[in-house]
Amino acid sequence: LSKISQITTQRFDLDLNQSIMMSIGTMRKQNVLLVRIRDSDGAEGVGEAIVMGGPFWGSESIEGVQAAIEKYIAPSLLNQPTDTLGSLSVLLGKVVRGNAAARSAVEMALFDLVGRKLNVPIAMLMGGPCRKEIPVAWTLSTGTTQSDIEEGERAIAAHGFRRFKLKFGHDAPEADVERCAAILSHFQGRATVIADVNQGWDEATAVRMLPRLADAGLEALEQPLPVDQDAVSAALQARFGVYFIADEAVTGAASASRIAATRAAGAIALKPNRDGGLTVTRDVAIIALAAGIKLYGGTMLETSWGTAASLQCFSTIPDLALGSELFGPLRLADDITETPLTVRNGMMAVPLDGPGIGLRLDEEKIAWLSNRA
Ligand code: MUC
Ligand code: MG
Repeated sequence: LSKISQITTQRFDLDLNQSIMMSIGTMRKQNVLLVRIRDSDGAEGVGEAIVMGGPFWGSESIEGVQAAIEKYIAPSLLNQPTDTLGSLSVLLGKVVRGNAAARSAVEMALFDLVGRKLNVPIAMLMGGPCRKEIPVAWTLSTGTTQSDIEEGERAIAAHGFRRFKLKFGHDAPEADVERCAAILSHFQGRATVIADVNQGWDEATAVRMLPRLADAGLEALEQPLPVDQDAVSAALQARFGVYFIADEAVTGAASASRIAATRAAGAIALKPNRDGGLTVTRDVAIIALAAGIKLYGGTMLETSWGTAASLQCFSTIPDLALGSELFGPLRLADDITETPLTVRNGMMAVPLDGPGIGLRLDEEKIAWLSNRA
């Protein structure tokens, strides 16, 4: 019987090759934390937590993630048996409340470790893959309508994207909606568009903007209102016929079942780093599907490592109606795997040929990045 024998962390930042302007601020770099877990057989698994440059998207900072793992999670996991993986995920949720990114990184490392020992990809530990590749959307955030259209054309030519995401709330609502309508009309028949407000609007703004967005053919609107506006969100969707994707409002299974009950969203974005791990994200997905809520494979712009973990999890979900936005590896200026993930014909392949996460880390690159930090 093997036991967890060592838990260590490494910290570094990665630049974005194109910043992302959001209602809550502009993301220019990614804070990354890797956690390595070894067991008494000498096996190792690695997990990743990320924070989008500071605690402004959510409440966790990367320093807090590191402290939660080193001071509270690691001591409680040391000497635990690795063959009861499911109970370790439960234990994590008891040792620290919230702290989703910290729990997610540790659980990812445990899944990677067990997958490597059994020589199966994480998807096989989660019920088995339903698909071997997943559609990926690309976020347009260049600053002007014309340059967004040019960027969209370049992105389609290079990677075959069939869905774009626009970030709203950096500009005035009217300007955002005009830009969105122009982009929708330009790419009509070739790409659909989702817009993400990151909680930036209130009810009155939504009432003014939704008719225009419905007319323009917007596919879905992500988190337009603050997270606690369930009743208003449900009423707006019914009135204007545009459905919302819940993102920040979801923090795990309980919030997903509340959203299902209140009809606060027609879709949910899946994010292990936001929910507390791969198991919780799969629970969220099953609750949503049972309630007739669509699913969107979300990102917090993980490296190829964290993105591969999401691919493993998302591949097991029976119906991923909106595909994903797992474009992190294409947007980060540097990456940490031997073979970075990429998008071809609008699709990213799930790395099902290797064990655990399915990729190999570029240890030289990680050492260089950690020393630079
Ligand atoms: C978010 O709120 O969805 C992920 C992709 C993107 O364009 O923004 C982020 C965060
Ligand atoms: Mg979002």
